[in-house]
Amino acid sequence: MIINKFQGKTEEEAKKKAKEKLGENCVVMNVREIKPKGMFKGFKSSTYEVTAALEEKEDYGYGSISKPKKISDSINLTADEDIVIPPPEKEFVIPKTPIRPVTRKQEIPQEPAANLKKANIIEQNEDEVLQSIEKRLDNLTNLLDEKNIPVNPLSQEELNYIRLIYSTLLDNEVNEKYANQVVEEIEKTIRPGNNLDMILSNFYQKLVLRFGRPQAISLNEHKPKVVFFIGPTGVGKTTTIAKISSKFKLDAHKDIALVTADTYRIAATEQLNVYAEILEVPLKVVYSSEELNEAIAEFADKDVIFVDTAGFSHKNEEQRNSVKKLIAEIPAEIEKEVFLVLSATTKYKDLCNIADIYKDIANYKLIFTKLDETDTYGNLLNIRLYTKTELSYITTGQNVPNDIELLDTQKIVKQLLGGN
Ligand SMILES: Nc1nc2c(ncn2[C@@H]2O[C@H](COP(=O)(O)OP(=O)(O)OP(=O)(O)O)[C@@H](O)[C@H]2O)c(=O)[nH]1
Ligand SMILES: [Mg+2]
Repeated sequence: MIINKFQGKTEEEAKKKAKEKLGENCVVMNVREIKPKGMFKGFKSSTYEVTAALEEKEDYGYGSISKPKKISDSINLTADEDIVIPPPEKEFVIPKTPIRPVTRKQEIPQEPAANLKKANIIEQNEDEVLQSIEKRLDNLTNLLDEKNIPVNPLSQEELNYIRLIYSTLLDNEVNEKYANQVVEEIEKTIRPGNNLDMILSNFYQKLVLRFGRPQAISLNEHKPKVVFFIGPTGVGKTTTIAKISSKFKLDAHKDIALVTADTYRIAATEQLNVYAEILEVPLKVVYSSEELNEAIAEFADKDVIFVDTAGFSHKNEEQRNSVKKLIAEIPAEIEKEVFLVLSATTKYKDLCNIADIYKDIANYKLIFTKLDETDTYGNLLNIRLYTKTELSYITTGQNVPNDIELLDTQKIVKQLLGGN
């Protein structure tokens, strides 16, 4: 979906610009008269702003090789600035089902201002923030239900706009269940006549809240911290360890050691050994949880020990148990952290199965690899919501050490909404 704004001296001029830019098939979502302001406003006339949208697939003609211009500019609105959860509005619409006109309208007394700045929200537990917003909305819904007061329906433009955003989320493979949940919430918070930017901004806020705050590996004075990387075969565990090790050693000047418990393939140890040599960090190969504990004792003065594990198919119970044992049996006083490494190219259903199987092994945070191999990032949100676990790093290519970063929530949400 492409959404853009066009201005003109008349409504027709603005619409003409929209059609020139987006083509005849574009849909005019909103027309706004911009009244002149300032001392000389009496001498100036109004201008008009048209918000027009185009379903992206309509733009791919035969033989077209370049992608159409995307929505990122239009997403660059209030949501791009500090994230503010608006206080309940005086007029409040409570629709019964998603994406359907609503039928009632109510005056709600304004609650105390709840303008939460982005920083505050992010520092709080995201679930708590979400819960408190949902609770407040529930209260308002109940109030309306009790009073049984009529509400105006949303305009067709508003409903179309919500539909467009909804279908963009689905195009980006956000699971229908989660997309519906967001839409239901949006419908509770918008009211007829809401600026379309406000609707988009609402989607943006709700998605950012759902992603939560990505968690980096944090080191403290307890040495050594042991960090395990687990996950299916070939997702990029070893490569990700190499990238993270390099950042910790060369950028953060931490004292690190590597351990590999992946002894199922000869090449696996060799692969990590190459990285260990380049980084000049010690590497131990371990065959059992006892040997892992010996290695941890040997590396007791290190800041962090990264442990590579063997990828296995879901069905291989023996390998699964051996990884579980490795993690479970390290000494209780040693601080540990586990990352489940998943490829962004894996299907949602398979990711859910994998997430379930590894949940049985340990509590983990999520790393997504191979974002460079897909254009749709909905699964990051899906699995975050499915597992209720935190996201952390993403990797975007084979280059060690550069192709890794902490997930940038705002960037990914923009992409889910159709931005670049
Ligand atoms: N395109 C792309 N390739 C990646 C990325 N991360 C890793 N790879 C590639 O994926 C392949 C497998 O990476 P490994 O690090 O060996 O994967 P693994 O999970 O350790 O695999 P096993 O040890 O066999 O379970 C290699 O060719 C990597 O270069 C990434 O972010 N993007
Ligand atoms: Mg490996």
